[in-house]
Amino acid sequence: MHFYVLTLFPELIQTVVSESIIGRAQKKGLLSVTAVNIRDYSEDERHHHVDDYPYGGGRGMLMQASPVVSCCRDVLQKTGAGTRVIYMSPQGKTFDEETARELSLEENLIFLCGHYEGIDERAIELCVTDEISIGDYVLTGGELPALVMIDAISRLVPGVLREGSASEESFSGNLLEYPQYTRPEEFMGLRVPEILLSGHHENVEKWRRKQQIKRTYERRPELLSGAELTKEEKRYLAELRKEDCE
Ligand code: 4GX
Repeated sequence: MHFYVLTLFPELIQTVVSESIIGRAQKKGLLSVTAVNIRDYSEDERHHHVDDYPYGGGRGMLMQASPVVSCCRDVLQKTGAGTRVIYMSPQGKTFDEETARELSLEENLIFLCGHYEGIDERAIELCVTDEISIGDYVLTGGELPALVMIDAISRLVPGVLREGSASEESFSGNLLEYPQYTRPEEFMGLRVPEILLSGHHENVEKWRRKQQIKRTYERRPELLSGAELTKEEKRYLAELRKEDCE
């Protein structure tokens, strides 16, 4: 998997992706993250400006179409004309685990990060295939959203995580995770649940599933409609709902 991030702040991208799991995956050759500096495609030989005032007036500056489109076309020449180009924007479709799974099947992905007050609409029209938001709040630039997406997609690439880790977690089965404990058995008067010390594997698994269902019911009930529950688990959920009504 090859990620390309078109940005005015390439160092910001490089420092984040060189660490931890993404850094290790790059060393293993499982993926690559390349930050491409849009400023290198400026038409302004003197000052390398890439922004200008908006037509019609208004606050702030806009990124000009020309350097953005040149930068994007340069990368598309390497990756192929069919490569998806993702523009990070609060106006986009909200990113979720399903979108991460779909995008993890691509060979190459290009992320376009806007700064200032945004990008000349013609660059978006000419280059962008997908407009995506990471949530309903306003950030100062698209770099952090692009990094969030790269992180979520990378962990789904085979070999990046330990076998099985990606499929067992929150959202994969539409259930939140169960609580976890490590040593000591008692901390500040709080004990590890007795069942986890019992060594009875089957009972531990049952307890964990119940905890997942309880947590999801309490914190994210809207997820439950997408969860696959056994007859016994459905009975447990019905019990939780009944207790709430009492
Ligand atoms: N999920 N932003 C893009 C630049 C910008 C300014 C104005 C268009 C118009 C965001 C988000 C996000 C802030 C990224 C504005 N673009 N991106 N940036 N939430 O807030 O993805």
